[in-house]
Amino acid sequence: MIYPIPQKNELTGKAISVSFVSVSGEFKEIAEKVFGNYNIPCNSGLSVVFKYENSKETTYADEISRLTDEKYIIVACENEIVVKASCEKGAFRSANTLAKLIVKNELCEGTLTDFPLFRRRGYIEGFYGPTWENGKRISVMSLMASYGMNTYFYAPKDDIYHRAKWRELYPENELSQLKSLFNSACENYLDFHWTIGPGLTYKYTSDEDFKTLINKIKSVYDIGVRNFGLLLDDIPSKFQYEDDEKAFDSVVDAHIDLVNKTYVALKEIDAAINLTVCPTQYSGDCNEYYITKFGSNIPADVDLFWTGAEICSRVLTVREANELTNATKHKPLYWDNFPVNDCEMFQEMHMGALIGRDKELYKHCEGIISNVMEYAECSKIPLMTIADYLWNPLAYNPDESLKNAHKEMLGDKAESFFYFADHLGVSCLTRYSSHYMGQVLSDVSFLETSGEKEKALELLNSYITEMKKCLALISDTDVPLFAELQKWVRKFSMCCDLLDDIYEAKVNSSQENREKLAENLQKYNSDGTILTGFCLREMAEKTLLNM
Ligand code: LTM
Repeated sequence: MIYPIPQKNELTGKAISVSFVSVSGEFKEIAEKVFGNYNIPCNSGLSVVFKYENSKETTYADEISRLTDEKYIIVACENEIVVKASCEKGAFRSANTLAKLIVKNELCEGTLTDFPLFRRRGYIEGFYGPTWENGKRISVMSLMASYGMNTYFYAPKDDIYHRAKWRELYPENELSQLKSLFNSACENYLDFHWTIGPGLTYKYTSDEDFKTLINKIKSVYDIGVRNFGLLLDDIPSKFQYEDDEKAFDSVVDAHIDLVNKTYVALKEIDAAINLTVCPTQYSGDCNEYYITKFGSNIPADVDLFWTGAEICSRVLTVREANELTNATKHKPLYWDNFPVNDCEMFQEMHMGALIGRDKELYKHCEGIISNVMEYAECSKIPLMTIADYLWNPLAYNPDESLKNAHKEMLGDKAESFFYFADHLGVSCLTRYSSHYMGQVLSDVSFLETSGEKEKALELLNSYITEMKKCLALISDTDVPLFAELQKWVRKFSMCCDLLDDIYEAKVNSSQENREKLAENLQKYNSDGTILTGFCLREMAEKTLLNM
């Protein structure tokens, strides 16, 4: 199986084994570059023609009743593969799919027709905390593009030029870094959105502030960026200047005025500029005064960010999307606060699969943009599942998608990593984790109470062995993913010690073993890092009680 799952995979004929390819056609250059990323040599071998075709077949997706520039068709025969797309984006997506099929040895004769269901699929660097380095940013971009995402929002709360010192222009070095990031986004066919959050100190009645704002945006326009965002989230909900208070009835009126003025000024610079806004009320019931007035009074083609019923929403539903659309005349562009783990969530690691988003949501919103964690490598795992869902929500299977993401990151090590990943699933989407551990420990308890103590110990011991193998694996800080996870690895090590103590106490209920278990349980509980679910504590406490 390849991910994201294509819409219509009818490559069901004879298997085609390919090691080398010979690429031709209008999109030769793009395809060769993509194949290079997958280490597929392009100098000789099976002929692959990447053809430009602008027809109904390559541009129209019946299922979504819409034209799309990301559609492609792969027709595979034993002696030639023909790929058709109407533009570079489609060709880029098709090359990634074909490369995955080749690498996974899943290419067969037949036809594959593919296009995404969500229109806007991407992520936002919109968290509080240390900003990602450019190297990490580019690495995430290229991975997510290979999983079919098409949008990136630049909005790090701790980039001082984005928020705290929004009035200041980027110094030369920072601007050139931004430019190289923008270039990488373009190379990966990601729409790059640069955003600004002036609301902490912005004076709505100041012409000077407005000029400064447009001038700042223009300085980023000058490096090539055409998509901009005005973020008014997490700012005071009351006026900070007397003049503003006198001039506007309420904060929402000032925000509407600012958005409309900004929109006009940007369109004067270039009609091709797109604007997205994040309102100060970005979650709720959709019927509040602020959001209703805000949405109804800004231009129809300005995208409106919305995080759902809550800031970090457990579910995003069709019903709620429609309620927002009715209230604001804008379909929501979801700023989805998963997997972000900033602020009070800093003890959690949100590395589970995306769940809780309605399958049919793609028909009722502009798209989903996921807010990531300060941990770039860790973010890649949930992001891959998000990309899978966004491309083809109807075929999305969270467990399978997560398994694939682990494999993508860790190859053969994924199996052992599972024993750790089992504990990294809590987030706003679910409070349950440690599913596998829970099953093992409940089996151990059942065997014990059924009088099968030896079997219970055997099962516990073999689980501890796997846990320790996993601990050895994840302690290797040369692996970037593991380096980011060290805080949780330390807790995992404590978890292994505790399991050891439980085992020892079950074998020999001496006073010494009892004290050791009690002491380590106390140590485990007092460490704030969130790892295992309740099942481990429960077993430790039960073991102590029975000693
Ligand atoms: O969600 C929005 C629109 N703004 C902020 C984010 O910057 C922050 O990362 C998340 C999670 O803490 N919450 C917010 O309110």
